[in-house]
Amino acid sequence: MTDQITTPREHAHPFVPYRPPRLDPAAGLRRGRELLQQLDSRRSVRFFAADPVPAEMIELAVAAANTAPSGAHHQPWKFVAVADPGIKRRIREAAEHEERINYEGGRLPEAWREALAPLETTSDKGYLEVVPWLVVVFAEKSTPRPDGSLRKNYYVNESVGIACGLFITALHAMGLATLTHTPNPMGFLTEILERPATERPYILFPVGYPAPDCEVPDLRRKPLAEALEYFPADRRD
Ligand code: IYR
Repeated sequence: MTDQITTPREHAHPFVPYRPPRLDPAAGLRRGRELLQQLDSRRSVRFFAADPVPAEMIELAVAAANTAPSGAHHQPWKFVAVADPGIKRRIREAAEHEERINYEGGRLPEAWREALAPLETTSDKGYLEVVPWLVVVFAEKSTPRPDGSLRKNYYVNESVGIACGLFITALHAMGLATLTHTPNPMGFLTEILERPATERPYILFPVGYPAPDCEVPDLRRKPLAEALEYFPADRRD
């Protein structure tokens, strides 16, 4: 038998036909408007119910996230789901420790503190223990191959950010709420969740149902005219 020289399997993506159903524009617009209405009703939540959430919902949301486009299709994300109360407590304590240094120890720059003031956030992260699930997303700078060597990943932030957007969207579609929580710094998550050095904590999502008396700040989204510009400005078709 001769040694076979092959392209590594990870690079072998044969091309197959892609023929999604073609919607006429009126049907497309109808669906787009419905989706927007759903998305626009989503809010980030800091007050959660303790009601259980089936693991299958977490799995569906991560499966949705896992459809994200990614640099070179390396899919550089790992979602770590935690239901264990002891681990949730350790995460809460570590997050609050860091945030106390931010809020009370003066680590947050003045301008940042001012930007947060209307949201009334504090170093109290009680929701990290109330929720049935914490889902911690890690970004993989590189990914170990089965033989132990490391494959470098590309556009890691973009890829993982898009995956997180899909994750949030899927949670919302199932009637669940979350908060895009980035305790700062987040190194404690690597330690507590025993992640390898190739991964970096990215976002911590508490996941659950909103508390019955949940309130959110009465925020407005910026008008489309501020989010979208045509160029040249008078050229819309
Ligand atoms: N990470 C801190 C501060 C914080 C930052 C942003 I940007 C927010 O939208 C909210 C809070 C904390 O979690 O308290």
